[in-house]
Amino acid sequence: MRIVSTTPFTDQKPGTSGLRKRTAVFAQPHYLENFVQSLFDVVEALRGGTLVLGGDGRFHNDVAIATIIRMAAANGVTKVLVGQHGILSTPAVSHLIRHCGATGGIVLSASHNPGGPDGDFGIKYNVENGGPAPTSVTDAVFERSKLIDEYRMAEGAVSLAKLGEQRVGDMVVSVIDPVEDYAALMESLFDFDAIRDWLTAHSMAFDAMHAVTGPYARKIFGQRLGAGKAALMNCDPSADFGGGHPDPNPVYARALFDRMFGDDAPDFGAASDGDGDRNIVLGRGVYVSPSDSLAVIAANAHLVPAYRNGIAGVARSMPTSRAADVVADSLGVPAFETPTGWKYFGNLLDAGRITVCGEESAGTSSDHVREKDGLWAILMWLNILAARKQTLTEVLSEHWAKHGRHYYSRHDYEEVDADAARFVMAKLDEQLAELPGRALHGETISAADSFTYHDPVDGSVARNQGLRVMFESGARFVMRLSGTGTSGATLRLYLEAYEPADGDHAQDLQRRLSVIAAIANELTGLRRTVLRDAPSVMS
Ligand code: G16
Repeated sequence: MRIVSTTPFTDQKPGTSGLRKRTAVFAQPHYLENFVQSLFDVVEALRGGTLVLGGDGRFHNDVAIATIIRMAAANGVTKVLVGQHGILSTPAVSHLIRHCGATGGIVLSASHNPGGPDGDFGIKYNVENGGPAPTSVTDAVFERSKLIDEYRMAEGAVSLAKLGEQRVGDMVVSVIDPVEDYAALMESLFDFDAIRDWLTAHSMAFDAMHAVTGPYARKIFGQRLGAGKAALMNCDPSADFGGGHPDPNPVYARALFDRMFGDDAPDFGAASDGDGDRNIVLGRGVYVSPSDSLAVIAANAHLVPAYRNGIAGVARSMPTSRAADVVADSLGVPAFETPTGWKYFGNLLDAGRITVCGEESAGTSSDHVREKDGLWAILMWLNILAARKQTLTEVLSEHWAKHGRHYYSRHDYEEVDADAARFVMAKLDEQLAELPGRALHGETISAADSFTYHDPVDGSVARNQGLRVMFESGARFVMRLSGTGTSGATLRLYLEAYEPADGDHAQDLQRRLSVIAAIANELTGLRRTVLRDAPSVMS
């Protein structure tokens, strides 16, 4: 074991989901090592503990995994469970931590951000409940990273191609099949026979976007559920995601959208992201907003074997549309509103206060793991369609006819000047107190605030989690700065308008939201300030 001298980096503060930077930043000497040593210094239980380790296969994954294994051995970790070829999806890591009673897990991914030498890389730590490290841990790691002056490194290497146990010093490294345990978990939750039957009469398409879910999809959709080869798109993971951007939205998952909106579209379409925690679902000619997806899943969960006794409650991140709240109300279960970031669901799930939760950023999951789970959400939909013997379009229209429709869209202004973005936020913030009662473009503002979350389980408080402006009509807009970008700032504008159960649910989405978008722009001077005529992405 060697002790290597180092000097601190000042920028190792984890964001919404771990530390994400350009790959070149991570490739600098000592950069990854400093962060990992800070983690080992803070999470003392890792000494003598078990660590789950894997990533989404992006460029630099293998180098980082080899380094972390050597550092784990030098820091007294007893056992590392690592996915073959360094591959593990985020939900699979969450499951393995829980299933194997591990101390924690490290996932190497920058999620939906592109990979490659000019792309992004990232590292996140999950704690022993399988969920993302809470802010108390990430803050402590950041503080430690500002002081670090040495790290520990053992000699030795393992082959990530070979399944089975190897050793680095006293530490056991167990190279495991990345898919097997996760696939078994999925099979235990869903009615695979019913889904298989549904798939004999219906068609589906799944786009893995050359990212981590490819091998999982082949095993689960292909081998176990009998979806044909044509159903599986881009299922070979590659270090640069086939030159693409593994973000399942209408821009980057264009091939899937073209297929679902084209002639002879399959009955069901879906995609996941870089590390397999996000999902989108589509029907023939229809895209389901992630907010609606959460609401439909909550309303129909009792049709799926694992949830046949109903759900305890639902949670959504604050900017997610309030469609799930309406469902919770009709089911007579509580609905919680948390800040953006999966870590905020952990306490509610652990305390049994909620069973399902989700975010507008294409994440949905349940208490089966402590991460969002892309393939789980897709299987939920397939199981619901199979149980109801309907198409996605039928299920969605019936949902709106019962609960009303929350028209919803997120407008992202990506990689804008960080000062300009902060200025826009400050401008809205300073107007909040005076906004209620003000009428603009025929809409009257009913309330406006900066969102503060009081965790009902541990009493912790998270402030400044986004600015909300609510209207008497039931519409709303929210503005916040993304915590996952790696260059400049990304400003997110979330737009929502409610159409009651007996209203018109077939309006053009962006047209329906245009008045609220115009008001948001007028109040903040958004486009003028960030020098953009239009959002980079509307999803
Ligand atoms: C991460 C977090 C999510 C969050 C999303 C977007 O997802 O895990 O909780 O909703 O980022 O965050 P932001 O709006 O701050 O960019 P992922 O899939 O990137 O890990």
